[in-house]
Amino acid sequence: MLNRLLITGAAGNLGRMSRTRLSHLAKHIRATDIEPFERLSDQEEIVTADLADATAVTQLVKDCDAVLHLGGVSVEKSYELIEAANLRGVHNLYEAARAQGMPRIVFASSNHTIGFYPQSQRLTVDAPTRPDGWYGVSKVYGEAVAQMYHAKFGQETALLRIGSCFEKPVDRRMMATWFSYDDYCRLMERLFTVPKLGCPVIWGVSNNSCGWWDNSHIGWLGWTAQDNSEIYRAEIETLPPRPADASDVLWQGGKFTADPIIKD
Ligand code: NAI
Ligand code: 15L
Repeated sequence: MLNRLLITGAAGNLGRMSRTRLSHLAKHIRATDIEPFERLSDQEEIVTADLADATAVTQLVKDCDAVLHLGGVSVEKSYELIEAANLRGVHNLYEAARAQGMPRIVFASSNHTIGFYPQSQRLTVDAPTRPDGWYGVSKVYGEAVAQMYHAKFGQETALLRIGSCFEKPVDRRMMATWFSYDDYCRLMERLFTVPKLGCPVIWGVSNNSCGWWDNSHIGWLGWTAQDNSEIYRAEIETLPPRPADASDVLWQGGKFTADPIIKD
């Protein structure tokens, strides 16, 4: 069992779900977000902090033996917002970890690192990245930082390229990208307990019959996705058909590929 697990992005969608469903992984949970939020139990310590603040991030990582890094901008936004949370935030996290015993990190990367691959293509993790916006670029950067810290210092990180981690798929694209909460939680249990992790790229996706991503390289991890989006097929087929040239029909990154460069 871990002693203290830091969960960033704790007020967000996956942060809240992880705090509810993965509390058994550690004796203490330090939960942090830039937004204020409620404590779930006595096990939790709540810290409001900006990932762009290096001093604050050093304090967050102090005495933690693992980090679930979910915090940051999670959709396409202006470069300035993404730079602060996802570029400086990742830099701050890895420097704080290096100074403090290199706790194992699970980095919530994204399918938007490869969003500009056509849906007709099947990908292994060796495929070169093709980000579909500044958000996707920031996740490519996060993966590269983690790989550099692993090569230079031995820092372990799981680079989890999450597809669509929601209660259930809500459109046709998500039939391929859906990552069930149960598969996510079973994977986290392995990532934080497997004796040696290294720095693997892992597709965060369920065992969807129409999926695009090949996880056959992680047999050593002792995890295989069990859920399949097909159980929602009938529900999804009631949705109106999409035009053949729509971004969410053509590209793995779906509508993110059509996002403009946002200025604000
Ligand atoms: P979310 O947007 O609900 O949660 C992200 C949290 O990070 C928010 O609570 C936000 O307040 C916090 N945050 C933003 N900027 C911050 C900053 N500067 N300092 C501290 N906290 C900050 O996103 P969600 O869905 O929970 O995703 C969690 C992580 O997983 C994100 O990194 C996202 O990019 C990644 N991801 C999620 C997917 C999904 O299907 N939910 C798919 C692919 C990746
Ligand atoms: C992501 O990276 C986003 O964080 C999430 O909100 C979804 O949009 C997901 O990708 C997706 O591609 O469905």
